[in-house]
Amino acid sequence: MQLENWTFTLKHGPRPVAKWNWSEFNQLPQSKLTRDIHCVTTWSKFDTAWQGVMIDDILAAAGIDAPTQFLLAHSFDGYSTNVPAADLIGGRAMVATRYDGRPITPDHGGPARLLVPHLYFWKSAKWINALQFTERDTAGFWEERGYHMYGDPWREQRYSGD
Ligand SMILES: Nc1nc2c(c(=O)[nH]1)N[C@H]1C(S)=C(S)[C@@H](COP(=O)(O)O)O[C@H]1N2
Ligand SMILES: [Mo]
Repeated sequence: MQLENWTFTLKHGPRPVAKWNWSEFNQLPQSKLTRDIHCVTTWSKFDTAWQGVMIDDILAAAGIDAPTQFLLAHSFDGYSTNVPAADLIGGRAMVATRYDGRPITPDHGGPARLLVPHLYFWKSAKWINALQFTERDTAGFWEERGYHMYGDPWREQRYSGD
């Protein structure tokens, strides 16, 4: 992914609300989060250190409050995943551009990935290019294939019946 081709769009339904290129996005307020992360299979990784732009700061830069209760994250590879708005705001999630003090490597979602550390890691969309507010909770890639709509690791919400 060439950084000059990178864009990130905030949308409400089909309508773009704000759009940033790489240099504009990197001028947004930077924050750090150090959190444990949880894969759906078995592993957890403790005290992972991330840097990026909090979703709160993305909404503030766009001049909006969450217009609906649900979002879909979309990625350059066609991946998508749904997350409630309440789980992305209030200092709980970011679009991360750095991991462990360095730019996120391409295999881990660089240049930028969603980070929602309190949900299973499939919710943390790699290679993110849009966040879209939706009127209804809408299944993404894995949720359409039987993964849980919410994905709370503490309640082991892996599959749709959990
Ligand atoms: N764009 C995109 N994001 C994605 C995925 C994917 O296939 N495409 N896989 C998800 C899954 S299932 C997991 S477990 C994590 C893996 O992140 P990692 O490669 O940094 O460990 O990314 C998530 N984000
Ligand atoms: Mo996964």
